[in-house]
This record gives sequence, structure tokens and C-alpha cells, in this order.
Amino acid sequence: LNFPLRQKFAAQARAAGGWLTLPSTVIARTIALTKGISWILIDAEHGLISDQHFYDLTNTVASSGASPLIRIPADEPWMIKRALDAGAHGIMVPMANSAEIVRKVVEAAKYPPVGIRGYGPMFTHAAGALNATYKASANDAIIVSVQIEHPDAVAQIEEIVKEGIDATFIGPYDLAVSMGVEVGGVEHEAAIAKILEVTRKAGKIAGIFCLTGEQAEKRFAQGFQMVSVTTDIDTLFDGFAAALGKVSSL
Ligand code: 3PY
Repeated sequence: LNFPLRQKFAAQARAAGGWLTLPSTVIARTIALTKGISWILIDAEHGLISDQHFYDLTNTVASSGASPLIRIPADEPWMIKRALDAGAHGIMVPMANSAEIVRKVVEAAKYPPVGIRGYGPMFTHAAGALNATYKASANDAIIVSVQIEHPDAVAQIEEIVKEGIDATFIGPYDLAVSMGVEVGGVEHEAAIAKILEVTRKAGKIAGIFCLTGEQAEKRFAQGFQMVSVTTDIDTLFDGFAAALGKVSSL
């Protein structure tokens, strides 16, 4: 299996991603074909996407040259199984608030003897291989990322990064809400800096969600390696607002 996002990780290169909340293959392809995108997060936590859309979206993204990752709604092994069986190149798990949760996530994402993932890779076309060929390299190729977005996770970050994950991925908005602080305030940025430092010291990939190119540039410059630049729905809001902003007397 040869995943574009793995290639970025191996090259220690910046991995810029798009965020898909709408179950549209047209939108998925449009974003995936945008120069500079190496991964797309298919959001089944907060987006309108559900597992019946997984197969078409993963295949659209992968065939457009980017890695499809699926954000599942919660840290449930059966959700991890369904996302990976649709050929996702990786998963993102929200609210990974303890090392124990993270250990179970990793187990669910790996075939035995490493983990407990059930065998059903008949629809993993987006990963580039099926059945025995897929199984032979899935454990090494699949990207496991966990979201650090709660003070409990920040408190356990040293233990979390020792688990068999590839990446921590900060959800800055949830982190601010769960910490009870302002986005971009001193405590918020201190928590983000700590997660970044501990993750990188452990040799893992540090990721973070951003909503603009300016934010993404700042986070890459700080040392983050996997950064989203905006979302489909935010782009629509911003584009319409910008166009309407030029029209008077509305
Ligand atoms: C957050 O910022 O909380 C996220 O998880 C990104 O959607």
C-alpha cells in the first residue's frame, strides 16, 4: 500500500489537508485535485457524512491522488472497522482523552496478532489493494491519528504518544471549550505548544485543525507537520460572504 500521506510523513514534508463535511464526490474530487492537498479528512463526527458514504468518498479522494482519512464519531472499535474496511488510508478519533482509550483505538485498527481488527477487506479499493494483499501491509500502512482536545488528554500526553499511533491531531476549538478558555489565549496556546513538543519529541507526527491558510502557515512554521487549511462548508460561507460584501444595498 502506497499512501500519499505516508509519503509526506516519510519525507518529513508539510502535509496540508482539506476537510470534507458534505457527502459529495464532486466536492471531494474538487478539493483533492487542488494543488498542495495530500490528504482529506472525511468528517463523520460533525459532518453530514455517514458510513454509507464512506466507500464512494474514499475512492474519489484516493483516485484524485490524496489520502482519505475518516474521522469517526467516537472511539468505538466497530466504527474504526467500518471506516478502514471502506479503504480509508487512516482514521482520526475524536476526544482521545486517555492512554487507555488510545491503546484500544490502536488495537481496533490493527489485524491480529497486533490488534483485534476483524477480517473483511473486500472493499478496500481506495487503499490500492484487496484481501490478502491488503492485509499483508495494512498494519504498517494505516495511519492512526487521535485528537487531543481535552485537558485530560493534555495531562496524559506523555503516555498517549507512547502508544502505537502515528499522529496526534489537535482540535483547537474543542480544546478551548473543554478547557474553558479563549481560542488563541495564553492557556490555550500553552497547551497546544506542550502537545506539539511532546509529540515531536516522541518522533510522532503533530497535526492541528486550521480554518485559514494564514493559520495553517503559522502552525507549519511552529513545527506541526499535518495541518488542515479549511473546510468545504467554511469555504462556501466565506466565498458567498466575500461576494455579497461587494454588493451594496442588500
Ligand atoms: C476542533 O477544533 O475541535 C476540531 O476537532 C476540528 O473540527
